[in-house]
This record gives sequence, structure tokens and C-alpha cells, in this order.
Amino acid sequence: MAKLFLGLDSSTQSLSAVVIDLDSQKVVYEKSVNFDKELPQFKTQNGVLPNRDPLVKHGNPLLWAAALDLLFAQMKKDKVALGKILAISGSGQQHGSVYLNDRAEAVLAGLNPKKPLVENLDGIFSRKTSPIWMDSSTAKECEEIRKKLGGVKYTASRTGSDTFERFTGPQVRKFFKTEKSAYERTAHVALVSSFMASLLAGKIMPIDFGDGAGTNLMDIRKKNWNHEAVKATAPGLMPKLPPLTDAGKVVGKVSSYFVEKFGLNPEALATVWTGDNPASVVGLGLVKAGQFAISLGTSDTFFGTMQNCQTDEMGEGHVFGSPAGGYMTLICFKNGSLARENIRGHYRIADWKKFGELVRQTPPGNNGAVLLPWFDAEIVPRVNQPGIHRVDLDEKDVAANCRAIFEAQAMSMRLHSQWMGVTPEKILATGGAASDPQLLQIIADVMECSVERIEVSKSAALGAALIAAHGFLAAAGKNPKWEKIIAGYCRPVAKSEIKPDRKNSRIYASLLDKYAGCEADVLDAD
Ligand code: XUL
Repeated sequence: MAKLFLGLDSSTQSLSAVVIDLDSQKVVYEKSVNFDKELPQFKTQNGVLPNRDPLVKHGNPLLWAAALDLLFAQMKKDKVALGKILAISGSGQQHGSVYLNDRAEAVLAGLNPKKPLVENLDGIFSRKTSPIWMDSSTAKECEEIRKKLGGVKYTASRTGSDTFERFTGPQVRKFFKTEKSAYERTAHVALVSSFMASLLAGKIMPIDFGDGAGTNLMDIRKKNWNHEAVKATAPGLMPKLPPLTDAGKVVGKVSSYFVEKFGLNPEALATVWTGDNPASVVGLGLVKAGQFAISLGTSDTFFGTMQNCQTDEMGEGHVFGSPAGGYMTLICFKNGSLARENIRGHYRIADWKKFGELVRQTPPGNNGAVLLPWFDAEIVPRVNQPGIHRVDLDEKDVAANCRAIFEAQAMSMRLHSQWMGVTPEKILATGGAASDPQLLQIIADVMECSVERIEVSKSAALGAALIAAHGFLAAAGKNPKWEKIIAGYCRPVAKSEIKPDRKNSRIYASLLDKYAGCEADVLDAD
């Protein structure tokens, strides 16, 4: 009999499902519900509610609930063997928070399958909308919490990250300051992940160590709520926070709502969800300490796993719990494809093939030319004033500028990941720009390790399905091994490995000092 597990991913713009069969080690089904297109009545733009303040970005928890109904209806229509699903887990866009009142517990326990979820949930929210990760309206609250905790270094070493505008703690503080009575009516603060998990389980769910670390409220080493951070955030917050535990932990059976309405297996186990990044780490197969990946998308993210907790004194990077045990690190460079495309557009280069040819016209190390490509405000390093800075680089030299953008991005990755204290053996590359061999070669040379391409569709939902399988086997006392669970799902693209060229690596090692110096000069002058 097939061993089916369902993974869901509640992201900014869509809710996705991946069903895996653990016996055949195959993905047997995948589907997404797009919020704007399929649920237009909620009037979102790219999943976000319109707001006059460009810094405020909220989502609607009722929209996410409606999407869950729609996705299950779609799975039933597509004849997914819902009656055979053994366990479900999921992931949510990180940091987003949902505010529930004291009616929520009873309502969740008695969900009525004759009514849609949206109707069932009427009156359980103490705040109608949910701040999400794109919100950057809490600079003041970040400053206040950071100050109370004793500065950047202390905040990062306690909670895994410096305070960030999108993190849950600063968002909760803003809610407390601006809507005091609604804050007081809040009985439970949930994350997107734990809220969605609560709908499936029919009870208030714990938060996992991965998503918990995205709140600035969790002690990253002790893995419990940090009293100082909770106190610095808002009064009376501790009792509103659910317990913290492992992703994939079984909490009971799924709510009868999904059994009666969609024919889900009444014995299917409901498990704790996690954040989309921790789930993606599993979905890409990074289950052993020291495994790393880069996602080359709109922004570039460099992330991986580590055994011991190492935090960033500069407060640029993040440490979250990894669902496979230990920790994961993440640094996000906002000027990823954005910067690459800007250079291409600026020099009117027809396509990426031509761009690659131009890169090849100049030698590795670019004769000492350095570019700091902050087309937009940058997260790593923190740059508030966008600006393009050229050192020993002539703006008119097209080929040198093409090489300079690739080299700058690789060197920034090397420089700003040093705090992690790990030397990756190999880096898996995903995302649109991972198909550019020239870029991957430069990353391999600068990082001094092989780079291999991986193409996994819906890596967070796949990771969630694998987490569900792990949780199911662990609950059955089977002592599951992560390597065995992920085998077959997350294979790199055959023959895509790019090895570092030792001669080039030596050139980059000395250029890195110059790059770091240029960066420091510009940041000091800021
Ligand atoms: C991570 C972050 C984003 C969201 C996207 O810190 O804010 O990657 O998790 O959903």
C-alpha cells in the first residue's frame, strides 16, 4: 500500500500542496491556489492587502483559510487519495502573525463541515489582518526592543537575529502600542504556520523552533521563549504565546471537518508546521550539518545547516532551528537578480548568453576592479541609501562591469557568511540565475567549493511532506533517518557540478580584502 504524506505551503501569493509516496519515493501530486486569481473577493495584490502606507504590508488570515478549503476541494476533484494520507505537515511565510481571541479554541474544536472555514472562523480574530514578512513599518519598535536587550550583538546572540522590521516581536510591539485594547483581547498570537496547522488539527498549535526563531522572541540556544525578549516586546505577552516544539511533531488526528467534508483519512496525523525557509532546507535535502544552497532569485539567499549555534555579531544574518535538527542560517541579499538585470539593462545587452560572453572577455579578478551594486537599499550589508560605487572600474567598460557584478555578488556572499564559521563542501544552486554557468563558476571560485544545480519544484511544500513522513515514523517509534527519507526527492541536476579553479580562487582571496575595504569605506562614509 502506498505511504502517502501531504505537505502544504502557505506562502505570500499562494497555497501549495505536494503529496509524496514514501514507498516509491515519488511526488505523486502537486497543486497551487493563487490568492489574487482564485480568491479575488479578498482584493489582494500579490497576496497583500492594499494600504496607503507603503511600509505596511498585511495579509488576511481568512483568505488563507478560504484557500485551504479551495485546495482540499481541488484535491478531492483531482481524485487525490485523501483517504490514504497518513500525516500532514506544512510551512508558512515566515514572521507573519495571526491574532486570535478567547473564542478561537472552542471554535477550532467544533469546526462545522456544513459551513465553509471562513464562516466557521467568524469572530475569532482580535485583529482582522496579519502583518507579513514584507512589512517594514516597525523600525521604531526594532530600536526599542534592541535597546532594551542591550544592542545588536546581544539581541542576535540571544534570539538568533538582530531585531528586524518584519520579525514578529517588533510587529507585536507595534500592535500593542497602536491598538492596546485589541492587543489585550488577544488570547493567542499565532504565526502563519501555526495558524494554518491549527485549522487542520482543530486546536491551537505549537510553534516550531524554525519559525519560532523568526520572532525575536525565542532563545536560539535554549529553544524556549526568552523572558527578557518577551518582556521587552509587550506586557502580558508570555501567556499569549503557544508552546515551542519540533516541526513534524504529531499532536493528534486531523480535525473531523476535513474528514467529513473532503474524505480525508480520519486516522491522518496532524503535525506541527514550520517556516517556508526551514521547510525548503529539508525540501532541498540539506539535512546534514554543513550543507548549503543559494537561491538566485529576485533577491539572492544563501542558506544552510550547522550543528552548533553561531550567531552574527554584525546582526545581518539569521539563525533559525532546522527541522532536521541543529540549526539553519540564512542571509538575504536584496540586490540579486535585481542588480544583475540592472547592469544588463544599463548596457543594453540583448540576453544572458551575450552577457556571459562579455564576462569571459575579462580575466578573473577583473584586474582589480570592484563594484558595489546597491541598486536598492541592501539587507546584507545593511545599506539604507541605494548607490552604485565603482573602484578602479570604468563605467564605460561594458565587459568589466558585467564581470564586476557577478564577482561582487560572490565576494559579498563569501565576506558576509564568514560569521557562520563553516566551510561548505558543496553549494546547491537553485532559482532562475542558477542556469548561468558563468555566475556559478565565479561563485565556485570565490567560495572555494563545488557548485551544483538543483531544480526542485515547490521545495517548501515538498519539505513539509517529508517532515510529515518523518514525524509519522518518529511517532510510531521507528527512529527515522533523514537521509533515508529525503533519498530520491532532492537530486542535483546530472553533470551540473562546477568545480572551483584553484588559480582563480587565489586571485579572489586577495581581491576579497580590497572588496571588504571598499565596502567598509562606503559604509563608514554613509
Ligand atoms: C525570511 C523571509 C522570507 C519569507 C518568505 O526571513 O522573510 O523568506 O519567509 O515567505
